Amino acid sequence: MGYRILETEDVADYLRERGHWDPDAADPQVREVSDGNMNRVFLASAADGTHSLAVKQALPWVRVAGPSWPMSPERADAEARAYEQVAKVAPDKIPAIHGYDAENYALVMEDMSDLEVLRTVLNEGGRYGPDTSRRIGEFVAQLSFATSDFGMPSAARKALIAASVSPELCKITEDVVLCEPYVEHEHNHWHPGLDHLAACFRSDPRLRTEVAELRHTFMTSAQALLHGDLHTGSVMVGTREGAPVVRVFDPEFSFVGPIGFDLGLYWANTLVSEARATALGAGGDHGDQLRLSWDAFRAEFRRLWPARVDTFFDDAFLDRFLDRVWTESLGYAGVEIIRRIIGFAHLTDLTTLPDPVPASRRALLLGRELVIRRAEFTGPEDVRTAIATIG
Ligand code: SR1
Ligand code: MG
Repeated sequence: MGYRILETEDVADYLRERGHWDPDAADPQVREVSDGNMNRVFLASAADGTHSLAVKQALPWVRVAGPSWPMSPERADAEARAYEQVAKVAPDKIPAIHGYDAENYALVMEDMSDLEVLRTVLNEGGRYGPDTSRRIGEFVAQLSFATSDFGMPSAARKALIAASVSPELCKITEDVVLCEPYVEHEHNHWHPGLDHLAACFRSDPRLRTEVAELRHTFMTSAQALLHGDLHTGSVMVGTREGAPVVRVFDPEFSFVGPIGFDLGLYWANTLVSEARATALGAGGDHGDQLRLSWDAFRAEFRRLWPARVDTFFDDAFLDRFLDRVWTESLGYAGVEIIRRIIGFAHLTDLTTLPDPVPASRRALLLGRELVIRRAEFTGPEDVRTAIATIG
């Protein structure tokens, strides 16, 4: 039948055709809840509240831009592949996937509308709590160890790398995160109060060279399968039966790349959430999250290490490897902060502040420090010192 773009009124029949909805049951109530930049999401719920499903479909363009920015819907294949890999090692940290329809680039998955997007919780003054960043750190360790040369035999790894190539989505990141904020580009925009700093960032040769290095690492360092877009809008949190729940979703930018990219994106978003809280004079636990996620990542990676498939990699190499991940994560945190303020796809954490300029300015300066001085930072306390120094 071929690829068809689903509208709200098509979803009930679609779910029946695909065997996800009892043919004898009443039609589900369907509503569109699309929120991210890229795709459409529908929720289909039984009228009696007994069950519900989410349907996520990739459009042949970037949803927020429309047909003027075409984008292959094959990104949904990458997302389905990533969920498949994560399901093997961290099934408790992703939504349940009920099926993938490659012809229509559509995933049918668990309805998580009882949970909340982490960014929304934070923007509304909520806390991370003790579990969120720990689980994110574990998530990155579990996925990256299993899909690295430590977790997979060499030939299987090469097959994974080949199957996970995702040129269009990588190109978005190479452009919007790892290039455009440092040159003139129509995607870039910023608050007029940041004109001077934005101009400085475009004419800073030291910053540019460091970003070029991070860009090249992103393009060439096939360490492990990544989520690829692990910001606080890609995490749902809440409680179920009294227990905390953390779910990572939206891995459509997944590819085999540098592990620090996933950690760095998460760190950037925690640091920006902290900038918001500070600007509002609100308390919170934002400032602990980089350390909590890094400690959890490192502990989990070390816990898995004895099971590595290639013991030529010795313990001293592990220390060196983790140091490299640390340093690169800081750099990626820096570029993510910068692009979210003077590049494309800004963050509501800052844009919804009564005056976004002072917090954005401090965040930009922190981003620059993380990029330029990443090799000098020996641990999370150095990040705290940098934040305190910027003031
Ligand atoms: C055109 S896509 C812009 C951004 O949205 C996604 O969530 C990624 O973060 C991407 O960089
Ligand atoms: Mg997304």
